[in-house]
Formats: sequence, C-alpha cells, structure tokens
Amino acid sequence: MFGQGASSAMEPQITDIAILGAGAVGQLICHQLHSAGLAVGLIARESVSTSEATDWQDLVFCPLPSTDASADSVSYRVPKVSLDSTGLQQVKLLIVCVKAYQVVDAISPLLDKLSPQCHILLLHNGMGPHLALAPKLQGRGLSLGTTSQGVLRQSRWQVKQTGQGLTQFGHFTGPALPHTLRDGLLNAIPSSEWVEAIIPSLWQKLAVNAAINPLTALHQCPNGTLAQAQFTQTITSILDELVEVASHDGIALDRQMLEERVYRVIELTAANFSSMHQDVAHHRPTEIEQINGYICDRASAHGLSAATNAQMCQSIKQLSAITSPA
Ligand code: KPL
Repeated sequence: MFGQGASSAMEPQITDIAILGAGAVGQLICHQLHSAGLAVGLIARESVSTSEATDWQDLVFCPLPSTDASADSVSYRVPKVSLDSTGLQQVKLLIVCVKAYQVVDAISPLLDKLSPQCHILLLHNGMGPHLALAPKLQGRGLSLGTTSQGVLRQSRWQVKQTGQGLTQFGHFTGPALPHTLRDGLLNAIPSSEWVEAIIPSLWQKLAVNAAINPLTALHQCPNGTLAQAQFTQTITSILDELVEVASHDGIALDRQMLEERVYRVIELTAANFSSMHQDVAHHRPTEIEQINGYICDRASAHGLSAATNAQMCQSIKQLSAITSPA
C-alpha cells in the first residue's frame, strides 16, 4: 500500500514528468516513477471528492520530494502550488491518467502552460480520445499506452496494487518521446514494454474491457462470474463484432487469441470488481462510450452493425440513469 501524508509548504521543484489525474492508476504510476528516482509530480483537481467534482480549471500541482525512493510505503507532501507558479514549462512528459471521458477537458487548460516540446502520453481504458486530442496538440508528440496492472484506491492518497500486469506504450503521432524518458518509464514500471504498433495493443485491451466491464456492471458480479456458460454467447458476439470492426479499421486481430486473453483475465482477476462495476456502484460516469461505444462508432463509420455492443451501451446507460442519485 502506498500512501500520501499531510500537506506542507515547500518550494516547487522542477519535474521532468507530470502525471495528470491522481486516481488509482495515476498514483500507482507516480509511485513507481518516484521510486525509480525520476523527478515526477502529480496534477490533480483541487477538490477530489466524487460528490463535489470541480472544474478542470481548478488544478493544483504536487511536485514530489525526490527522497525516500526505495521504501514501499511513501509519505508524499502535497504543496498544492498553483499551476502558473510551478515549473510546468519544464515538464518534458505529461502522462494523462484521467478517465477516458475526461481526457480532452482535463488537458485543454494545460496546453498553453506546457512547453511546445512537452510530450503527451495517454494511459486510460477504452479508445477514442486520442483522435479528438491529436489536432489540438499544436505539434507536440503523442504516445498511447495501456496497463493491466491491478490497483485499488483505498482512500484519497492510498492505493493498493492488486495485481501485476503488462503495460505497453507506443508512439501515435508527432515527434517521438525522447529515448531517455522512454527508458526511464520502462525501467520504472514493472513488466512494461515499448511496442512498434500501439493501436493493435489498444484494440486487444479494448476487447478485454468490452467483454468484462459492462457485463459485470449489469449483473453486479465480480469478473470471475463471467466464466459461467450463461455469458458465453454475449462475450462471443462482443468479440465477433469487435474483430470485424477492427479489420475494417485495418487492424487484424487473432480471434482465438483474443478470446483466450479475455478468459485468462476473467480467471486471473476472478475476485476483482471491474472499473465499470465500481463506477456504477459509486454513481460515477462510466467509460462505456469509449469502450463498447467506440466499437459502435467505428462500426457505423464502416456501415456495419455492432448490435451486441450497442445493447451493452444502452443497458449501461439505463442502469446509470436508474442508479444515479436524484
Ligand atoms: O481493466 C479492467 C477494468 O476493470 O477496467 C479489467 C481488466 C476488466 C480488470 O477488472
């Protein structure tokens, strides 16, 4: 378990890497980079309680002290300096760990404050935000990533790693991520790799999320329940549609391998509740539009139908509407 202690005043430091989004994944990556001795800071919303969501304009910057890098349990300080007064201009890499539906709104207020050379790396479930963001980056480089590390947020500044898993990064558009930063990331994050073609990797992870997340939210069950025969037909259809749509997008996926991967994740994470299950349970917005919704969007772009994925979207939206507080 990694925790963050009380706030204290402290001079802003120059950080090479800033992580936007202090959710479970953001804090875990921050801890991993910090432990590897990299100069990293978190950018988070001033108010972080889910019930009082604030605007993405109200951001604070939390540069971490570069000490105590080896301990398992780290006590961070949160100086909460305003974004303007920090070394944001010095940041060479911004890792975006917010939810998929927040990406564009979260980055937009930062774009004028970051240097034109700052590289952006998106790390979230689902697909789509990269397409909306790329034209806004004013020539900055964009990389994309996906992680299967399991992590749970236990309290505001405490996260617990619940599983090891592969993390993949790769270039998408614009100038490439400088080698020193790329090597730093790969050294710091366990089981991470740089892939030449990141889009097929994102489709593979999309398949896992498209099959597991909506069904676990709809049936209010842990991931392992999906191994039961009653779910086989739906999972098969979700994957069939996804493979067909991806192939029209120029991405050839191995259908058999994909199914094996989905069932392996179901088995390895049997006791876990998917992120969408948790989002629905906590009355938060879900990533359905960027997961099954992305498959539907790409299907209609090619004149195809993706009926089962569309059904998942509709059912999750209905469930969210019913369960959201009045
Ligand atoms: O990524 C996940 C999620 O919950 O979003 C899986 C792989 C389904 C693990 O729960």
